[in-house]
Amino acid sequence: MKFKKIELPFSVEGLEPYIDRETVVTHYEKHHTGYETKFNEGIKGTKLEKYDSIEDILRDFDNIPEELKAVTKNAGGGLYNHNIYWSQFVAERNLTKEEVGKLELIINSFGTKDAFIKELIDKGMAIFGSGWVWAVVNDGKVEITTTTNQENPLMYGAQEILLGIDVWEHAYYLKYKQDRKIYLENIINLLIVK
Ligand code: MN3
Repeated sequence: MKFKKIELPFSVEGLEPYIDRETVVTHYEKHHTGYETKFNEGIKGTKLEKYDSIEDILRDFDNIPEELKAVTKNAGGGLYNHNIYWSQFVAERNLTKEEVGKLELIINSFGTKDAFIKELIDKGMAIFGSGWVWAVVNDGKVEITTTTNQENPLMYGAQEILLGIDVWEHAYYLKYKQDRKIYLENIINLLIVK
């Protein structure tokens, strides 16, 4: 397989009590693996295998052949989005220098961490059905955007992704049932903006 999911950078209990062990195991072993398998199988023998990274593929989405757009968007996005998701939790470690820089950028753009968190939660709540809420950088400023299903802001020209929160029910249902708001309020504790 050319494009791979990342190794979890923390133990499966590492996100407790905010995200439970069972959710991490199911989400990482079943859902994330599913996107990895589907994407690699779906692009086998095509020119997409020549790209160095999924990030490059997503940034070049407009030029992807029509017949490969669905697998790129759904499975490639799913694989890449979850790589971002697992990478961003400050679990069993401290903030990196790069994350401190991102936090400063967020505060400079939003005024306060609370204003940023409120918009992140409000926009996450406003997604109908499955999707992601993102903090992205455009023209040096932080913006909060959303995508549906497994689409990714790089497909729409975002310069850089700071944070990406999965709001598919599989990300929270085992612990929080249908309560997306409580999940979002809890997951903040694991992010650089805590
Ligand atoms: Mn997911």
